[in-house]
Amino acid sequence: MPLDLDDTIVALASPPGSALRGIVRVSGIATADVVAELFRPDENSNSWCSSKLPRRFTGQLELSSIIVPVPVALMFWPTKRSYTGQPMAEFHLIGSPPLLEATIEHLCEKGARLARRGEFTLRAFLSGRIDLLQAEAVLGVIEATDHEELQKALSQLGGRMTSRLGQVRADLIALLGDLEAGLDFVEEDIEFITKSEIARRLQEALLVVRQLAEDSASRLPAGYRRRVVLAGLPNAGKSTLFNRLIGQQKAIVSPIAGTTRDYLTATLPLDSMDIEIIDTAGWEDAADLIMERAQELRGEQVSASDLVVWCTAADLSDKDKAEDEQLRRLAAKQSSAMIHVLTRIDLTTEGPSDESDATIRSALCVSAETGHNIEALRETIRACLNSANASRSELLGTTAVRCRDSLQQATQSLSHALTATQANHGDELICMEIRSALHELGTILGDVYTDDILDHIFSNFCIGK
Ligand SMILES: Nc1nc2c(ncn2[C@@H]2O[C@H](COP(=O)(O)OP(=O)(O)O)[C@@H](O)[C@H]2O)c(=O)[nH]1
Ligand SMILES: [Mg+2]
Repeated sequence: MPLDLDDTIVALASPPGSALRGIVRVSGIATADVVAELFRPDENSNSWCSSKLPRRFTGQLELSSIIVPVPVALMFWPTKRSYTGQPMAEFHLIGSPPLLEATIEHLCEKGARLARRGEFTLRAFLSGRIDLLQAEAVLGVIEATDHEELQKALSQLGGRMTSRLGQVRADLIALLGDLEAGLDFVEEDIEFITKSEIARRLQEALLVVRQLAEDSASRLPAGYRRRVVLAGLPNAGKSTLFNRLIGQQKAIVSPIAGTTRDYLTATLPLDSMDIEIIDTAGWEDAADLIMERAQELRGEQVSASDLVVWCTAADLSDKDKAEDEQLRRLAAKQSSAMIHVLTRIDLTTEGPSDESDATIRSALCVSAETGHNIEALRETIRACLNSANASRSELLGTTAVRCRDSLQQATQSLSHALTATQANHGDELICMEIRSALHELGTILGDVYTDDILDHIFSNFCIGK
């Protein structure tokens, strides 16, 4: 990730494809010069170049590859008071892909270069306009898939987390100052600040940091793989679906009910997360000891799962429907979440048999044989796991993952400092722990960062943001 702020960068800032409007964004110290090469202002916009305030101007774009001048609105931020913290401009024009491409190409010919992923937001961060929590929130807002996730991202973008952590940090810096001042007079036995006062201030900071640490841990415990269990009557096609999802013939598939007698697990990569997928057996009457054990295992798998995918064969006989329904309800009670899937849909010509049943109507119809709706199933699983996870935490997922270790370290340092205070240890030790906590908080907010961290965050952005 380039950290050079001097280049003038350009990118399409509106979604790709044809639209009523398209936006081309430019940022960098030479913004005005580059823009001036193409922009022909209308008479009342003549003074755009000398403007000291952000404003909208109108005019035309002169592109050598396009004969007719193109009407355009120019948004111009002449100073550091822009999103990126440097001069910035946007051309708002008709959203025709070749026209937008030509505009970008011309701007590049006149001295700009194509922006990399997230480079506008990276500049906002590097110029101090936003901190890392807010930069992550920009991505969170763009990628939010539901209202709750959007609210969380907007709150993080608005600085709710920043101000909470910022306050803790300011308090700790002040406390450190008081303690260090006292260290200079240690010989004279002057106490600048009492131990109970230190303890009170440490406890206040610890409360906030510990809560955030727990929050980030509940969000996605380190290394934890969400467990998705495939369940349903024998012959529902669970093993076939399992094989199709993992793309391997791992489970034995057979028309003989009770073929899968144990359970099988495999890792399924879903977007950025790996989940554990489990094929269960024992959904029939226990005819022997092995089946009994399989049933026990099945119960354990379902209760320990994060999601059950209940498979009902679309061609299920009327006789078996009641049993399917009964077992499904039982499993729903034991599990934290359930998706209902109608399998073997290719075997029915007229679709789901019982359209009057609301649960069947809303079930996702799939065929592991033909691959029908398998992608949709993956997406449903992903969304289901995400929303179950999201509701537990106030942090954005990406932030929680990045900051988990730092929050835990900071919690640990602050509790060590508190213990040292209560045990009447020397102030040097307390100072050392506070410094270490401050370092961790600095990492979270982005005051302390490495290229790797920036790379990781900003490479997930799209170009133009
Ligand atoms: N036509 C068709 N047959 C399927 C499909 N899924 C499973 N089957 C067949 O249904 C039978 C039972 O499948 P299996 O995966 O062993 O079911 P399980 O007992 O639930 O694990 C096998 O003969 C499979 O070939 C499907 O989507 N379409
Ligand atoms: Mg099976």
